[in-house]
Amino acid sequence: MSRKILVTNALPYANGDIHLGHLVGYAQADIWVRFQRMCGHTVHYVCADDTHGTPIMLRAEAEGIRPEDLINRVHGEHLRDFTDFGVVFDNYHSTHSPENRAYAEDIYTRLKAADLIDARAIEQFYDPVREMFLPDRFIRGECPKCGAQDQYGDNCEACGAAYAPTELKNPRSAVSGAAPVLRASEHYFFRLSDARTAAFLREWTTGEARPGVRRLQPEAANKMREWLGFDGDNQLTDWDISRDAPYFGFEIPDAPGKYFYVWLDAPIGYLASFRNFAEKRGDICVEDYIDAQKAAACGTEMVHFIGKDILYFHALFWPAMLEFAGYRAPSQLCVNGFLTVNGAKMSKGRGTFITARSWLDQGLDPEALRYYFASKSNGSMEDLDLNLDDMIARVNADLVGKYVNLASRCAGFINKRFDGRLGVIDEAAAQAFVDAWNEHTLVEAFEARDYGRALRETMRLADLANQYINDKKPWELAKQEGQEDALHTVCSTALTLFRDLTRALKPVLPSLAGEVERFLDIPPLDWRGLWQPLPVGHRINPYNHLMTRIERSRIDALIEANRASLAPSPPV
Ligand code: B3M
Ligand code: ZN
Repeated sequence: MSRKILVTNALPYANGDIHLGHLVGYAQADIWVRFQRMCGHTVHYVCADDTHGTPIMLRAEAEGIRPEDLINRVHGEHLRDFTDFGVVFDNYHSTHSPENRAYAEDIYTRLKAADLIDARAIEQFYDPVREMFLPDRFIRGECPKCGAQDQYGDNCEACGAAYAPTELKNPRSAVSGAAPVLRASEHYFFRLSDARTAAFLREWTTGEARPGVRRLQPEAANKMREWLGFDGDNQLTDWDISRDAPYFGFEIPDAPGKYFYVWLDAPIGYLASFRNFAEKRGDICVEDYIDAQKAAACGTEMVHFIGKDILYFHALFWPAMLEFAGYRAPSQLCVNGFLTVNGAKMSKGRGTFITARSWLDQGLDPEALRYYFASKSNGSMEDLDLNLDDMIARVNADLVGKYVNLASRCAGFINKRFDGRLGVIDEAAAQAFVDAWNEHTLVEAFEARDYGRALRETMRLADLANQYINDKKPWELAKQEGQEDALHTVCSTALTLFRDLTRALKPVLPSLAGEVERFLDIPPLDWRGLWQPLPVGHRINPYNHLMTRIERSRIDALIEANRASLAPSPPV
């Protein structure tokens, strides 16, 4: 049965570069989308920049430009980075868009009608010089626990303590340096403490994405048990969804000077991007994917790929907002862990806070990174370590040594000796390969985002294909009289196996697979129509080098480049 899936990735903030930590989740989603499409399913894959909030407002101000100019510039940079890493969205939109405003207003208005919005006054730190309320991250002072200087308003980097900004000693505004004062103001709250939301979330979080597949990974489901207090009282507290002017965002209807908090309209950006895409396309019914009743009737899915740091927003606020506004709740969350580099947190000082752009600028292959990330992805929320030496070894051994090598060892003979035409296949060898091929394992592994398993399986098959060539020794056949047919058969068989391996690698290495399709002159490989031998006489194109080994020196230069780019960063 053909599935219809709306897939999203978390929306990156429009005030910073895409780095390798981001790319883990984007690569994982993009691979999944490509795999689903190869299986014949309909997938709409959308994303957007997350453009609102105080950091973006202040960053634009510091650069002396309007926030709109900042987010336009960053939008272009982000889209270029994703595209160059083969992460190809159907639409890359913006939360600062008319579609997003319309959905945010609609959802808010419906939640209000459902009696899930409250207004009450709260006291917060206010910068009397800059005349604005200060988010916790913009208040610095001494840690109330250990006394460390210059700590953020919400937690201490020295001792790890978490606290309220009002507990800081000698607080200062990071915006103006002034001592903040407490000031009361009316805020709007989404009443997550309501019995209805807790009841809904208990059901939603334990539900299935589709028969036999859990909506949440086990680690995420456990977190939810904690937050939802399954074993005791509902521990959810109401969520503050408004901010006072000055703020870069959407003003709340009928509430002058009050804006939607950036996290209110950020996930709504998924819907906005999808609508914007559907309007450009003209042949997609948006409601089939986002209206509660229509989605249930059509059996469409909505799958969000996110990092584990934003699970709270996506597993509590977001489904509850959607549900009680009459929209469909997400089918599934696919949560990835953090990226570490060489076993440690990414660090600007060590040069391991690596931007996506710097990887490309060093001439490194984006698909090498996709391959390595995929090889270490198992569908869990565990952190993923980019060990640079291991990455070099794995890419060189698997992709250059085992996979590309198959083609480079055989293509020349076909082109030079047989006018580029394939001959008869070695039936016995092909059958042995088919017997060893574990289609079910591959499909199951890709579906479960256990790409590591899929790639191990693929490399096991690549080993078999290489073994075949080693046994038959085409380079020796080529020197022997009367072995023309044997040479033709061995090389044709090896290239057929190479084609089938390419299919298995295609979700991970789309650009390389595209080059192989051109080289073999075959239609796009998909996950159907397996094991059609290439016809005798089929003509391939001249072989061009498909992939080069990664040199250690490039990685060293990459680290240097990222260390050199260390610039004092504004508070975020
Ligand atoms: N921009 C946080 C982040 O970049 C936030 C995600 C929004 S997803 C709707 O991790
Ligand atoms: Zn401390």
